Amino acid sequence: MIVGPLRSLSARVPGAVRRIVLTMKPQVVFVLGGPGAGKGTQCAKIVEHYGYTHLSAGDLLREERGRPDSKSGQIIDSYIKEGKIVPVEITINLLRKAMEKTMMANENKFRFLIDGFPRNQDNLQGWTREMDGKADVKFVLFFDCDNEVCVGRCLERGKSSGRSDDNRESLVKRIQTYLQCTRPIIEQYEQQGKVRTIDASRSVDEVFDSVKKVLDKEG
Ligand code: UP5
Ligand code: MG
Repeated sequence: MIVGPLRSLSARVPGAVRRIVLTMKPQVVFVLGGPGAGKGTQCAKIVEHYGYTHLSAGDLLREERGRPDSKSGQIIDSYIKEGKIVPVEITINLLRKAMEKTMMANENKFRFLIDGFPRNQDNLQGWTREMDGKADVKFVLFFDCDNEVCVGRCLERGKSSGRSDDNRESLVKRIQTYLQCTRPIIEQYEQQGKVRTIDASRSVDEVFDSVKKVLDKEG
């Protein structure tokens, strides 16, 4: 019998590849923090220095929204503009596929930074339902940043990003969602001793110095 973290792959891949993929259990670091806290920026730097693959849930959703034949495109679009959190079935499916694809391409790529997820109870329950026992959550990297600083960064980026949610109206809603829905998730992990908090209001390099200290310790 075939057992392993990504068993759903078993029907679709040839034996040799299957054995490799199914023996590796994804090692996950959740990366959380407010809109504009610097999650994406820091993940890009981590990837340069450590053996992680960066998966931004927001980027995956935006990519899916842009696919002409996507069944979820419209729903994703409306949720993102409103700063609301997309139903977990959509997000988890994208995350799982991205992990599978990465591990299929390279057996050594089983360490993932999952950026911007889980953001609410629905996300967390979906993750537990689908991934419990199939992936290990090592810890949560929490970029703690003042809301005003976050908004300022996103508005500045909004001058050129083309992101439909980098405007003041969406940002008010994104911050609200973050405070009401995501902070409680971070607190839940905090109670399990799994949160590594970084002061993210400093410069990119200063923040990364702190990130390195955490990763060098945690491996
Ligand atoms: N910048 C970064 N670090 C800086 C620093 N230290 N000093 C000065 N400037 C700094 O950075 C933002 C901007 O700030 C950039 O211009 C950067 O140069 C500068 P970035 O690294 O992009 O920050 P990040 O935290 O990644 O900000 P982002 O806007 O991506 O965060 P959000 O969490 O809001 O966005 P995300 O893409 O994750 O989600 C968008 C939406 O998708 C959500 O609102 C939601 O509607 C939906 N979503 C879900 O529904 N479910 C999910 O699981 C994920 C997303
Ligand atoms: Mg981001």
